[in-house]
Amino acid sequence: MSLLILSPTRETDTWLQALQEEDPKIPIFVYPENIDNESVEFVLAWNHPYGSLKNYPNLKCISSMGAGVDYLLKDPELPEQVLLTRIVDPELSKTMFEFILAMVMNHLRGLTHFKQSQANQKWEPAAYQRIEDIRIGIMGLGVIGSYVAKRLIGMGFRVNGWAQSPKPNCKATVYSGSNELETFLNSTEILICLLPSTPSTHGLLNKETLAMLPKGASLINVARGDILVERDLIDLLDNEQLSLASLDVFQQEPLPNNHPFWKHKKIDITPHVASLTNPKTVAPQIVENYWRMKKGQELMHSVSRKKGY
Ligand code: OXD
Repeated sequence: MSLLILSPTRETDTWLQALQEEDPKIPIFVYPENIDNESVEFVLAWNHPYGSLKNYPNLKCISSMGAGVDYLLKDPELPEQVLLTRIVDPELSKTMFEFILAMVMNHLRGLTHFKQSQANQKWEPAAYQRIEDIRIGIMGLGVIGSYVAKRLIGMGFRVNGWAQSPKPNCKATVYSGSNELETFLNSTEILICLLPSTPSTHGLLNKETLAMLPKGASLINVARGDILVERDLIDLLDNEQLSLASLDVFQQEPLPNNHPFWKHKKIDITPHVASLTNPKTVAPQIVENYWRMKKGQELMHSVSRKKGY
């Protein structure tokens, strides 16, 4: 019986090495290696080809290689009885915080503006804001969102948060549910999206909701591209309702060559690199779940198909 790494879009050698070092006793294969499909009980997946998971009749658990599982749940042929788990790793939260801090400081100090001035050989000083001048709003207060809120508060930022349901342990001022969304957005000058992609968050950032932000506010999306209505963002930036957007995730990835985001002066693009799972730090939890699955024990970091995360 074996573990299969099924990820056509991610580099798999370091995953294989990290898992083998963690537990040399587990037989591990890498898709599309020619293997006996009946032997596969555990799949470690990322952006698998839809329909491919039904080829393993003895599959018991699918672990996502990342924090998100939206791509798994979108597979119309995802086997029904199989348990789903995801990665929860303090390292992922920490690197996400570091990326967000870099983006927030860019927004405060206008670095995108100076990069453009440099490209035009123009000496163009501009006013800046300080940490205590602005209010940050974080949408999505799961493990990563709550950690980012705590670290930003520790640095002196004023932080509000919004989630579908109340979060009593979160250090930020928390708003919850659709009836508190407008109040939350009204007082958010830099909006950070860390929501999971689910049917209820799909298209949630659109011309109505983003227009609830104060004029000149900015957006950082490090969650999933389908939460944002891309055309609406362009309109709001063009009519100066919003001032800047830092986008790490897109409806289509890689971002197509002819996409209007590429050349937009108020959009900074990064290629889905905000926080990448480190195979070495997560190998222990995957191995632990493999053996728990073998012994029929409860798995760590289980995913609710109903909630979508
Ligand atoms: C993740 C990601 O979900 O990298 O971990 O997007």
